[in-house]
Amino acid sequence: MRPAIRPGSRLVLPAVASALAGALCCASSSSGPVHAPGDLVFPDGFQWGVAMSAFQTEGHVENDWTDWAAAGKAPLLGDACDSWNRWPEDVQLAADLGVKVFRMSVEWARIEPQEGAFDEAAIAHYRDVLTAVRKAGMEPLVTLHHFTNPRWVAAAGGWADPRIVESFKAYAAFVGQRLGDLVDQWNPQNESVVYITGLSLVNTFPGGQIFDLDLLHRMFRHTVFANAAAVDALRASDTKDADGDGKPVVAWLVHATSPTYPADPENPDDVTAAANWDYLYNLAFVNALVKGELDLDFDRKIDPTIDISGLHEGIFDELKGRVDLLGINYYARNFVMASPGLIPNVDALPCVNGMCGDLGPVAGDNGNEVYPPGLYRALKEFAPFGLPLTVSENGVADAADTLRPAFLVQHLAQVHRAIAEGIDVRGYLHWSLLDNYEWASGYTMKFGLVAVDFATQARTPRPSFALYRDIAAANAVPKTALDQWTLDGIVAAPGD
Ligand code: GCO
Repeated sequence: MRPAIRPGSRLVLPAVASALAGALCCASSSSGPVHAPGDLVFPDGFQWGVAMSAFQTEGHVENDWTDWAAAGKAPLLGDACDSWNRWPEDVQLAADLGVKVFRMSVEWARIEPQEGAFDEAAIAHYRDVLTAVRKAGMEPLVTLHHFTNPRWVAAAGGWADPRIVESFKAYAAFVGQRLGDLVDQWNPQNESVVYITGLSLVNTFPGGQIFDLDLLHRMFRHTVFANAAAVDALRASDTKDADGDGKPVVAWLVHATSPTYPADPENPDDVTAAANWDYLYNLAFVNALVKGELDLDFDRKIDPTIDISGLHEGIFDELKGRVDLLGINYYARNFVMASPGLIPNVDALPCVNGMCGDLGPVAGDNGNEVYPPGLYRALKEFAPFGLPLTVSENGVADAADTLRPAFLVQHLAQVHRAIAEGIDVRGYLHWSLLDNYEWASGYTMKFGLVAVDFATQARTPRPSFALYRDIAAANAVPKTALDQWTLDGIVAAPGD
């Protein structure tokens, strides 16, 4: 879920792909596929996958978003992809794609419809799905919270209320205990910062407000602690090593990254604003769960003596080290303009809805700029945390599938570029396997490698399905694909 981004002034750079072609060429293992000169070969064991979420695919869930939609704030969910019933077909499609990672989520409202009352039938359902995923040779990556809450959580104040820490922890402990023999890869929450800022600044989630700083501070604080508590609960409850690699729990932080750029690079206030927004949006949450540093007023200083919305900053042992792998979700970059006083210490506002000028030449159906070098920039930005990285979401709204092939190939070229520079990128998960319920856009935005006819539920692979299948099978982006699938008119900022 991303606001439309409107780029400001930019510099033109030549296509990166051809310059990179061959950087890792011919590095495949002797038993692997044969590669031609100029192919972008990924390291052995690179994890190809797809990503999706429960609410967006299952259909007929009852939770806080359902109520929000019923109140007219978003399109009604209805059947979605009917994946609650058609999951065997979906698992088979992913298997046919040849990917090895199947990112999915479990729906809290189904598993714990009332506080403390867990639904065994829901768990049995997810066990069937996970068993099938593993049988099909894929490793599941399971998210516990992908933007939606049971009604009782919302009624208790949701993620702005400190009780979320205990309730999320109890849910994580239950799921870890019941599914741990089938799952090693866990992600407590999808895109926490999108959720926090969407709810407290731009009112894009149930219970949302416009620029409510008190809400921002409370959401940030409790969400950080809830994520850390969920990791602790998973580490304690899931002692079963499903894939035999000696690690029963790999805690992912699936993070929405959006590299920031000043709306006007000549304007020093915009330059500062871009750096400040980068800190708030990209770095502060990761700092908390990796280093234990909780900075609630986003001034880059930890001062336990100050009171922010009744809360205190600090460096906390109970936050530190709660991430084993950083998941990088990347769709678009953010242009940022100075906006003094709007958020103290940040004084910045990302450009949305044409605020910073015209859209670039290439855009998805939702108006998002397509800018592959931003993925390279994101991987470079997060490498210093010293954790392995995986691209946990990247995709484009493109019903016609005319843009997706080049989107895919050129973003993968940027992943390859990062790896060639020594950045530890372990995998790439494409969003998404299927067209699905795209939040406020409902069924209008088509992110699937597989098209879904929502009247008949027929699934039809788009041409880019075969392209991605061949890339995954070859563990390489062939030079022929790089030459065929170019993005004209992409311009890159200095350093990108
Ligand atoms: C997000 C989510 C997905 C979206 C996807 C496309 O990034 O908001 O994880 O739920 O559907 O990103 O916008």
